Amino acid sequence: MHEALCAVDSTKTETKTNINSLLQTVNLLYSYHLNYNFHVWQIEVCIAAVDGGHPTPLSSTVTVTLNIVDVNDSPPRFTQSSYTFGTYENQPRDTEIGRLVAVDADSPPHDRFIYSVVAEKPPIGAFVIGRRSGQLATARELDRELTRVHHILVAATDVASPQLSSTVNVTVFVADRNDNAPVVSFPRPGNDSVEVSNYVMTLI
Ligand SMILES: [Ca+2]
Ligand SMILES: [Ca+2]
Ligand SMILES: [Ca+2]
Repeated sequence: MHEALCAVDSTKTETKTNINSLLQTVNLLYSYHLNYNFHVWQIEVCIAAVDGGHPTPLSSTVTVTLNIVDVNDSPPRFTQSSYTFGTYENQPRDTEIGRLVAVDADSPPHDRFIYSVVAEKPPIGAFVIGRRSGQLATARELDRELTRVHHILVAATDVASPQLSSTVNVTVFVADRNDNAPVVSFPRPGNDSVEVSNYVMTLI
């Protein structure tokens, strides 16, 4: 009985094995090395069949080309671990705060994703983000005297299925405006005394 032999040359190292081992080798490559995102888009496997004839064995070869098709296995990832922005209070709604950027290692259409505001602290609906642009803007006027620092959780989520996502923390500091007139707290109508430095003088 003649045993069919074959040769595999995927890493420039020729390996002789039988057909069952070949299948195992291909499965091994598939399991551990075929990652589209690492730009391994195609591999070629050279297969040789050699008979056991004497005195000269006869053989033939064939090249099998494996094309690697991308799947959505990479979530969009933000380019920064966190974002910090600043803005003034009393700005009209839709005032731009800053821009968040995420990237997706998959190929089209698996690299498409959208941005969204997941949570705010305090939860007053003060911010919106462009679904495609990542532009963060105010959804209402901010009041520094009520909240000086806002904490926002923003997500970037795949459009394709499965919807992989990642999140990032955003901090927004609200700068002061001179929007509070001084109030005379003492004396007031009805009071009969005035505080001067550390002394209290009684009016007659
Ligand atoms: Ca993706
Ligand atoms: Ca992929
Ligand atoms: Ca204010």
